[in-house]
Amino acid sequence: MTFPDTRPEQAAAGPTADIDVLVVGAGVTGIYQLYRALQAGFSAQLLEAGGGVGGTWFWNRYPGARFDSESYTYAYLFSQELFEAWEWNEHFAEQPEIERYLNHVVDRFDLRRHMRFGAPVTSSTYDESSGMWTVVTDDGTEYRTRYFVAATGVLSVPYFPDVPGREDFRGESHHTGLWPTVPVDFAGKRVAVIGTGSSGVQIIPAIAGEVASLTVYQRSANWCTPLNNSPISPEEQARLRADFDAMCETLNTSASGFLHPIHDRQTFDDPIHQRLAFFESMWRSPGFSKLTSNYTDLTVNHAANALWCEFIAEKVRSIVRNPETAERLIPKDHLYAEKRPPFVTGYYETYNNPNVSLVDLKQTPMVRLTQSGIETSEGVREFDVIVWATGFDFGTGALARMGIRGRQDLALEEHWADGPKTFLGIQTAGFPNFFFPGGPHAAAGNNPRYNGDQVDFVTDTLIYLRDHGYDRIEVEVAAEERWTEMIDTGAVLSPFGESSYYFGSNIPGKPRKYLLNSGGRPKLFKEMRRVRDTEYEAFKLSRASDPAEATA
Ligand code: NA7
Repeated sequence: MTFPDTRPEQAAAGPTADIDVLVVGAGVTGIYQLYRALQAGFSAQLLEAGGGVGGTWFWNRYPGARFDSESYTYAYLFSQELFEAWEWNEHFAEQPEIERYLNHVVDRFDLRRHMRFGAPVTSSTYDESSGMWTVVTDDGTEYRTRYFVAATGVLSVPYFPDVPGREDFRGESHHTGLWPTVPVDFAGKRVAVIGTGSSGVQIIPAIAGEVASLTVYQRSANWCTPLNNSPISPEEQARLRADFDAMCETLNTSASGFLHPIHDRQTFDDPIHQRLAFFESMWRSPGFSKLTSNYTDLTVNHAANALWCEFIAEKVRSIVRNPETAERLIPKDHLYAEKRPPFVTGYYETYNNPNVSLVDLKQTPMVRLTQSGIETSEGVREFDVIVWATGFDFGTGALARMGIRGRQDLALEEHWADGPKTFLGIQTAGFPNFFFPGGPHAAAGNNPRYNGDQVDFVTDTLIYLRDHGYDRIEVEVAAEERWTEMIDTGAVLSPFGESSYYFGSNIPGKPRKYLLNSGGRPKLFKEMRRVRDTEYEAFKLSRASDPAEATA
């Protein structure tokens, strides 16, 4: 018996002709890149490994997954009509609403017929003589494209630690970043969550109420503070609409891409009672403002940071009734924002539930998984479901796994064996006509804001090439070295420490190189402007279609 294909309209399985722009990834960046390429008059197609639209917001559909950037500042801002047509329910939307929004955008701009789902890319090869890329999906379908844009995201390759016996466990196990589309039934089950980063601390309170028992395996405690989410009232909706231009202006000039105002004082400017009152206002403030609107010396003065940490520690002690559990939940090995700070809703309160317990893996390390549970040095606990909230191969993970081969068959993963080398986090030398907006070396705050800046830059560049009769672009080695050195030397000033996954430190064997943009958005803007003003001085532009220049 055959069943009709009920998937929404999507592109046919194979290409009919060469494509101008092939985009990989139907996340926030890829959707916008497809839209801009089509709008600019290029033929364009998008390949997506997942079964639907959303990227991160497709795969991370675990209970409790939500934004920790304000919904309307994370959303697309390229169309005021789109902005006005979508009313977010909450200041920090939950995954189902985000997925609905991204599907709404795709349908509103009629993008779905250019997308193919369930099509992971397995190899991508540059042909020097034609200047074209051949991109192959896992079913062997080949796409020939002039420009190849990998919008594959920085948090798209889930990481499973190499725990002995991981495959032996017979119960259900799920990684937060590979969550099934069919809801997981937790009711009455014995559940383990491994990992207490941003994902772990979101799912823990979301499922604690329905499980029979919840055991949290924590290797490192994190400095969690309240997300302070709330519904958006009709008055706020009206204000958001009325203030659209002003909001865009603020976001477009903000170093981190948030609306949060920057504070004008340092920690020791204020006497203690004033400081505690200010910390209290920070504790009650929304999302990332604890970092972006806090005292200006928070991340550069250890003594200042330690005071904010002590304030949070006291909050944890006041919320968690068991003093031993409270102490385990307070980080002792890093200051605030040395690791990416998570934002929580009822997380610490969860540990007051009688069915929730915390295992500190630093005191009782994990030994192995068994067929029925998890063994630590204190013994075995049995489970029905294990949740791996153990993070991602950040920044370079997806790009290193797409079989990308540039000039002279140079493998991207070899070119980047000592860490990524990029210019603007957009191109790398030896890989003409290949772009990766939203990849390593660009991130500097609220993701869609700078990813959008990069997509605009890529598209404007393709238009420039077309208008000037070029069809090949490759960054100069000198420009790549300059940008990469700026990232590496600036990394010491970053608030994030080397223990953060932003340095690749969570993946065994990965080079310890900074994967964000230490120059921030201002540096990105400045360099992009310079490229435009100098008519692409940092790049080699040529005509691959001209035989005389084909292998230049
Ligand atoms: P994170 O923030 O990388 O967190 C991963 C967690 O998994 C973290 O608590 C790790 O502990 C823990 N982990 C990793 N390996 C192990 C082993 N072997 N045993 C026990 N625990 C382990 O990933 P998330 O998914 O939470 O968040 C990623 C981003 O998604 C987030 O920053 C947002 O931008 C959205 P560790 O701290 O390494 O000791």
